[in-house]
Amino acid sequence: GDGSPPMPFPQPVKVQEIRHTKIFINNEWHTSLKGKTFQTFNPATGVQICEVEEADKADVDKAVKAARAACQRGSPWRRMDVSSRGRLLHKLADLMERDRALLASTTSSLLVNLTSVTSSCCCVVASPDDTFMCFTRHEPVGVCGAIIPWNFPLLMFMWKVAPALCCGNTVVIKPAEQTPLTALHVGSLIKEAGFPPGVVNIVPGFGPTAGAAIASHMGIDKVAFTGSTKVGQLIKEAAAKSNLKRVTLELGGKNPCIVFADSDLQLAVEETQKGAFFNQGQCCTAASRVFVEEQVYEEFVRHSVESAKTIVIGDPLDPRTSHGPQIDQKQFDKILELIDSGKKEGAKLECGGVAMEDTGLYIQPTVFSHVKDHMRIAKEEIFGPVQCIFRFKSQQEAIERANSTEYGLASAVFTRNLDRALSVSAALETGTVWVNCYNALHAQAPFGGYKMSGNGRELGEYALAEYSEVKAVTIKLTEAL
Ligand code: TXE
Repeated sequence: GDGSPPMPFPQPVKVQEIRHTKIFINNEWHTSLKGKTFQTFNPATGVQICEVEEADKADVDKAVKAARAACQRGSPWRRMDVSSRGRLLHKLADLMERDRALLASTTSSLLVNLTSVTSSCCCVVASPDDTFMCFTRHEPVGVCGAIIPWNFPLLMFMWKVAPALCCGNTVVIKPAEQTPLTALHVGSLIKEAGFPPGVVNIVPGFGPTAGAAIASHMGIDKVAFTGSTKVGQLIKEAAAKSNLKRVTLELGGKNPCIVFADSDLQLAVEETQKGAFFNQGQCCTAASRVFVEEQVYEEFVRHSVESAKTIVIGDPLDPRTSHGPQIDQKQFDKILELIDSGKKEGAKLECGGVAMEDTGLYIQPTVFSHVKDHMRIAKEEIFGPVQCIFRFKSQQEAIERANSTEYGLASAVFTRNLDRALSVSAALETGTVWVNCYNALHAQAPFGGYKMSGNGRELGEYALAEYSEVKAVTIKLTEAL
């Protein structure tokens, strides 16, 4: 940080008054054109929280129209200088901090940590030869569509919206159907911060309707998607078949950790387990394949099991809780089915493996040892609290097995040998490699996938490149001196 003391941990907001349930277009709240609504539920209790206006294709059209008007040349947003844009983003960050207890309680995750980046429309001068002068302008792409998942509703919202606004774009964003409420609250903050109407438009709704309308829209210039690899393929196809809009994708993972015998074993146990169970395993970066060198294998498994058994399961609004419910019945069933396949295919279930008996969608933190590469739990993204521990003999073998997946999002290596850490990092086919740590994400470091984990990068300067068009302006000089 910046040296200032950490903010005190906010008390959860127990009784929530839901203020915003409508479609947000032009800084105003709209009802669905088809007159439809959908329900949103608390996964900890199964109780309905409220109904939300459901956006469909016609509502997306309306949002795109607003976003297009807001990014026309000469509009207040296009004429605003970069420092003023930066000030608005910082104002929004302040408002989110003000409302952080409400936002965190609504997402039922623990804390909101927003870091926004601001960029300038910079011009870089290059001289191809003495008779020409060339410079580049970094311009907004235009209207940016965004489709986000439910596992980090607020974080994903900001990862898409902040760089888009930094670069002067306007946005039409669809939150996941499971988690529309935080996005809509931020809509109210965007208005309060003073962004011009139409700069950010929020269309809560479903994938095959509102989501597909964004991906295939002729009036959207770029789409950023986070979600499943299967839907990522549909987005790219729809973009290609409509107007070849730019596409960035952040998709699934089956992230390997390699734990060498020379590592700080306690640290490796703690970090890999946080990686496996953070957010109930509902992370694209979940540490779902842990390869442990054979000399320390049994000890690593024993400590991991002890550690998993100490995890506090409970009400997500209770500050002592570190493990809450899965998001919905579909994910809950998928995870239990995969756990079952692990048992049937011969992995050793060390602990967990079952749902909790009370109401809600709770699954116990689960550890499998003696997992083999051919098993489904070794290959498929589980997206639940399941740690799979594998045994390896040689470094070369560990690297090959770690890389033998269609995914390439994140990986980790645990060793005290710096030379080994660097060569293994170079050999791993993933967009992020963590050394002696896990899930260490920084707003300044680029994040994204190799292979079928996606295209493009989010965060840091690399994200700004995804939200800018570069124009080369070349001037012929009349007199070459
Ligand atoms: O994802 P979907 P689901 C993985 C994880 C999970 C699985 C399924 O393995 O178990 O995907 O989850 C929108 N056109 N991840 O079903 O369907 C949808 O409305 C346009 C990994 O929730 O991909 C939502 O807003 N949009 C991931 C978003 O896509 C469509 C996070 C994600 O939903 C659409 C979530 C369509 N045809 C799941 N269909 C990660 N990378 O972190 C759906 N959507």
